[in-house]
Amino acid sequence: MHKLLTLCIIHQRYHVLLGMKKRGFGAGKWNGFGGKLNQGESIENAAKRELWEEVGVTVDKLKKIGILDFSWQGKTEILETHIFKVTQFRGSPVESEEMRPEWFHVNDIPFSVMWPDDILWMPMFIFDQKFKGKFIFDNDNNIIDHELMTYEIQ
Ligand code: 8OG
Repeated sequence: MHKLLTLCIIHQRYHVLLGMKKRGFGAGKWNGFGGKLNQGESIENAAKRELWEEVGVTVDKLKKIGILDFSWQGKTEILETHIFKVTQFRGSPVESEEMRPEWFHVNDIPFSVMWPDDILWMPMFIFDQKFKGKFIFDNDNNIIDHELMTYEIQ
């Protein structure tokens, strides 16, 4: 089973905006903002909607930086996650029921409290190097296999 998801990270020169996920899948981790697509929705519109819903910010400019397939050992589901960089936006980030936002310096990203793959691709994200890959996790969310490569997204 293949599911499409989005992940949006605001990047402003030396800082990125992350949110502490307060509930559900990935709770207790810092992450970008995103989730599943609604029926009939485009990937880009879903990315914008999630940023608005989770942190109250309107996207003016975004670009796709990466596509990652996440899956778990013994499970057939693949989460195809489209990762966007937001460089222009309106509004100030506000805490929602799902996320508590905070700006982090790019040299001070809290990788020990993030998904374990993030430390591998975040440098590419920061330096605008487009990438694709796949990560397979065990039931404790440890990476047991992965592929990651630079890639020109159209
Ligand atoms: O709707 P929900 O909050 O469950 O969507 C999950 C979000 O988590 C979605 O934005 C995609 C994102 N996500 C994963 N796996 C990983 C991962 O390994 N690293 C990061 N940074 N985000 C992930 O589903």
